[in-house]
Amino acid sequence: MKKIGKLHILTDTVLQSRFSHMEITRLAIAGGADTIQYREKSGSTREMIEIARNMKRLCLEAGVTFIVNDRLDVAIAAEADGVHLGQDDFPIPMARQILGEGRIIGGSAATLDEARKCLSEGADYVGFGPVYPTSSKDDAGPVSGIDILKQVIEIIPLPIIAIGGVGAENIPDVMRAGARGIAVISAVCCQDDPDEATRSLCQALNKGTL
Ligand code: TZP
Ligand code: MG
Repeated sequence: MKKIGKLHILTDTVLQSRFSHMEITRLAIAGGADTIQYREKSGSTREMIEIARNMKRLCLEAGVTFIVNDRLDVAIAAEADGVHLGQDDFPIPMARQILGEGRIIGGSAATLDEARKCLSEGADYVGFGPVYPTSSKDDAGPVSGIDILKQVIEIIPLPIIAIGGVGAENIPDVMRAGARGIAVISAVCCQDDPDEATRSLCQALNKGTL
């Protein structure tokens, strides 16, 4: 069954170098993350596959969804639960042909039009943003703000995961807007204690639904 969680932790070793992808995975799982996305923009494919396979093992043991960013080949090699594709990455319809219906395909969108494209191409969820200012992605583009996020949620009948500058302080607004969940890099990877940081995000996410 496809399990698109509501707390997606994107692993990063560029903004910080204290924790490896595996360490962030372990800490985020301990803190209550339900989805881990392996995000690596450089390095050898063989190394990526090895890391992804190890991350997948941890996620599987914990019942956490494991998604690979950008790289369909690595997702397949690691038997990931899914792949997350940007507007310039491997085309979603082709990825669907290869992966079939059983795997998750997420698409990135920064505008309503891009979200429509994700929908028409067959994505299972949309990562929408940046909703707020972020310094974690150089080409993130202008922020959408909460009103555009809300509009996308109203129009696009897919789970919408808010990304970009999301943290415990703005989770209430994002969830009130109707987002399925959030995806974060710095709010976990760049914190002294990623485990505790994940726990705070979890608490903020669950507050509205208790
Ligand atoms: N896509 C849109 S904004 C962004 C990505 C990958 C960066 C999110 O990082 P942070 O640190 O959670 O703002
Ligand atoms: Mg991408």
